[in-house]
Amino acid sequence: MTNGRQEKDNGFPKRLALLHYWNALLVALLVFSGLLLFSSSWKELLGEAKIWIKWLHIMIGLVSILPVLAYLGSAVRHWQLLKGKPWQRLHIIVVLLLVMGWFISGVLLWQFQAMGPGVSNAALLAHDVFVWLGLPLFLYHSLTKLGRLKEPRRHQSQGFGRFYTRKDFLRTVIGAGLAISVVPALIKWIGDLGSGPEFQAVNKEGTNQLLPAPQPSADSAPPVGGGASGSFRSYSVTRLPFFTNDNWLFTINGLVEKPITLNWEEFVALKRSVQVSNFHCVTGWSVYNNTWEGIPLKELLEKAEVKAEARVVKLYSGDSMYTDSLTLQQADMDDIIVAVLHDGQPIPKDLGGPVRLIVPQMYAYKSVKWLNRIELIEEDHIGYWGQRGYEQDAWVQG
Ligand SMILES: Nc1nc2c(c(=O)[nH]1)N[C@H]1C(S)=C(S)[C@@H](COP(=O)(O)O)O[C@H]1N2
Ligand SMILES: [Mo]
Repeated sequence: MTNGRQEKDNGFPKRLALLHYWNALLVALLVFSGLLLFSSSWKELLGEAKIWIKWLHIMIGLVSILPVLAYLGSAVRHWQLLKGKPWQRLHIIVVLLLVMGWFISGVLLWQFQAMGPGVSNAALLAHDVFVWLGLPLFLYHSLTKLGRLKEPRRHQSQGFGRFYTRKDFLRTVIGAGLAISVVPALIKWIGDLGSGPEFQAVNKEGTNQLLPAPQPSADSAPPVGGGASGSFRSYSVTRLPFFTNDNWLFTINGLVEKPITLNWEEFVALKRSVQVSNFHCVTGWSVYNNTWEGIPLKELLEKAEVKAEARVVKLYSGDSMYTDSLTLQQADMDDIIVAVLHDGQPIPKDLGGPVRLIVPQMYAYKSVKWLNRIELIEEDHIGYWGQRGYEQDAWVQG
């Protein structure tokens, strides 16, 4: 009996150390994959791979609850051991709350889209707040531990720790963190070396330098418009394209009686209208009360005289990569707009300027940025995100 009891006592700290190890490893992987998903510069570099990283992030997130559940079985005993160590007790509570918060908000984001943007907005906000609370703590904990740890005594360690010590682990964490923050800037810098000063000058501007600048109508300002709330997260699956009067053209062709090609001067001269709407990304963020000024898609299609056999409106981005489509019936909705101004300002380059589509009643992946071509076709076309598993009909629920 006594023997068994002793063995159990030795086993307990080991069990805790193992749980701590798994928790640290999983949190580190979640932090890194999460940062990759969050950062706009990585989005441009990752393109396609973003889908896989997101999958990985979700799967690791699901697994990350296991060490927590396993710990809960030992929590009472551990709690008693920590008598007189209030800081360690607080640390345990904070880590448990963070992991639970991440987990629950993550599951809501992943599985509860059908409950509409309200729920997703709240879940994403919670997910972000937990990150901005948890990340500094995670870094602080890693750094102070790294400073205090004795040099590894490899011959005394067992198992994995023999060749990969805690210190090695912490070094990997810090190294990977640095790499994640520095690599995109480095790649961009190398990319820019290959291009002339002209490109760099244009590319650094926040807006495209197309002239004449579009003049906002009165309705783009208050009381009708001009009051968006929330902030856009800039998404692109390529490096940001840039346009000047020389390389920008807008085309409508395919199954139409009167194909249209307009240069910038002709395009800004078209009659515009104003429309106020909410903008929802399927990943959980929204921007409310946007004032878009531009040409209703419907009017452009009428001008081009769509042929009877056309069924689908294919939308092309000037980034030469991104496309999406609407059925002709969907494209007939009055609020779809080929937008030039947002809240009375030219649409910034990173938000799809000079011209982007806005489809208010659908998730924003239908709202093609840098729109410069509309083709009328007979067969279906599955767009960039549709090919990667998102709904072809992207109606916003709720
Ligand atoms: N060309 C292009 N258009 C695009 C995207 C893109 O990556 N490239 N992302 C879509 C998605 S998923 C969203 S949520 C919105 C984001 O718009 P924003 O970058 O202006 O915030 O643009 C949509 N249109
Ligand atoms: Mo999106």
